[in-house]
Amino acid sequence: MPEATAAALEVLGEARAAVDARLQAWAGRLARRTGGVPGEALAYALLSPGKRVRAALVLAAYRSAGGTSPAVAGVAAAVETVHAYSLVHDDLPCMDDDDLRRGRPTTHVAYGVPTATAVGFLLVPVAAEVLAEAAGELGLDAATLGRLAEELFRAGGIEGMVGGQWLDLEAEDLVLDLAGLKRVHRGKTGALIRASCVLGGLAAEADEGTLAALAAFGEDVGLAFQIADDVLDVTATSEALGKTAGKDEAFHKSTYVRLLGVDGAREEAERLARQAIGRLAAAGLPTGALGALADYIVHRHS
Ligand code: GRG
Repeated sequence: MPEATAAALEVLGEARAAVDARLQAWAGRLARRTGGVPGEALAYALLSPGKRVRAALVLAAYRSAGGTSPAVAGVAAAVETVHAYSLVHDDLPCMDDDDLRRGRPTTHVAYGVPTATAVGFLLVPVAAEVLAEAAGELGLDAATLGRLAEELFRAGGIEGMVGGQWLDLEAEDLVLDLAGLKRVHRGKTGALIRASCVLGGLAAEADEGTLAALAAFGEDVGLAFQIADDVLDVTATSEALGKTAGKDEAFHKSTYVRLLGVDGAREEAERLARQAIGRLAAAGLPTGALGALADYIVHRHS
């Protein structure tokens, strides 16, 4: 196994163990608070087995900025909670209308559309609680918690994920040029990935130069992630992906594959990953685990 792959799998495994333990504890609390079917549905959405790429980026960015506390897993869990909400809503019949996610029936297939819609919305304030608890454990002051919250929820909002998804929905049946497609991808997918890197830096109380380098790394890697997703949509099976393959073609979506072909899209993702690693090196930050994750993101099979 190449060295970078082993390093990426190590931090992904570590992130999965630490974050899943936190999400499990939160799911228990939410089930006690919410009760009944909504409590079960919240746990179903929160605990579904994702790759935990965003969580691993939080951990790796935190350490590259000198952080050492295991409590950073709480910040990673907050990001994964926002991500979980976005997947529940993305799969709804009014959006991508999918019945398979992470190898299981989507939340609305398992629990119905009204419950899944409510679960998605409920996970947003849960993410805020998870983040606030983690900031307390990390001993961060109120100003730093404010910056963490601003970073996460701005990335999830109109300038980020919701804005990108909105543009994506509007662009169905249109042919976007590369600049238009970049705007969609950077918002829909890239913003939360960029935020994961910045949140890791903020949790470590990094200086502004380090935060800027992590943001630049995250921006390149976030775009590369969605380009790799475009490639996998046409090259991988639904079984390997744990979600329905071939959706972009079915929805007449603009993608990097449509504009550049499979090989061209792969080359662009690889170029962005190299550029991202170069940005860390230029700022004097360690490239080890973050570099390995950049490599994983463009070469992954699911
Ligand atoms: C109301 C317009 C509007 C939007 C609501 C639904 C939504 C907000 C945003 C959708 C964002 C989204 C789901 C983008 C796709 C990002 C993406 C490639 C997800 C898959 O990420 P992986 O591969 O998934 O990391 P796992 O399952 O491994 O966590």
